[in-house]
Amino acid sequence: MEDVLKKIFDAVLEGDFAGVKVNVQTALDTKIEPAMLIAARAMQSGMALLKPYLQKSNVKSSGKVVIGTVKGDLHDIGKNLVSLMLEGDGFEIKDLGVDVPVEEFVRVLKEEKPDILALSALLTTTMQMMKTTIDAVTAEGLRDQVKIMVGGAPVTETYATKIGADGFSPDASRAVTVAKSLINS
Ligand code: B1M
Repeated sequence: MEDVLKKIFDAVLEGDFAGVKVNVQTALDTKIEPAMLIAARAMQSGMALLKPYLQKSNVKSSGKVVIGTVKGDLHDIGKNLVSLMLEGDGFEIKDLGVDVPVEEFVRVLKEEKPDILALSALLTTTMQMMKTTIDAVTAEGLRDQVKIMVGGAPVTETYATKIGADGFSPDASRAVTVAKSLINS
């Protein structure tokens, strides 16, 4: 058990997302979920400390991003990593948190006028809420004013295209590349 926790620790330090996922899954498979949940909370406090170091100072904003985990979904570790990486690259982030209703996304889009709306979902049952959100943005006449990117463990490039998203990233680091390309498109 200690071996897998050490591998998770090393992968986090190295920013190795794939390594973290593989080893966390191994840890879960070996029934150490309680330890994982403590680790998840520890990760959150670590991210708060990392934030000021990753943020660039005195740099022109790369663009404004409204981000949130869709309605019905409480997972936010991946979404927070995406926020952190985008912020580190100079994006201005408005994070709406988890379990965000479609109406709230629409309200904030009207208020904040971001360049990008970023949606995260971790459950196969809630990923459909991404389509519901995109449809609502379209129905409100806002679709041509904002680029929409999606991500989260069950989300694929094919699914992203199918629901009408402009961009997809499988991880936080590539989310920055995708966001930059959406801004420049
Ligand atoms: Co939940 N959970 N969970 N969970 N949980 C999963 C996702 C699950 C795969 C576990 C399993 O069964 N093996 C499973 C989903 C199955 C499915 O739908 N196919 C599951 C389930 C079933 C549930 C509950 C229903 C359990 C229950 O109550 N019966 C419940 C649902 C609650 C709800 O949301 N309504 C639930 C609850 C929870 C906790 C609250 C206990 C906790 C969340 C704590 C938190 O987030 N604050 C939790 C956790 C921790 C997990 C696992 C163990 C870890 C998720 C995680 O944080 N991964 C997960 C199992 C697993 O993944 N091994 C599991 C690390 C994170 C860095 O990765 O979130 O994938 P990830 O983010 C990545 C990429 O996906 C991507 O970048 C990130 C960094 O690389 N990414 C984006 C994410 N968002 C992006 C957005 C982008 C771009 C990239 O652009 C906008």
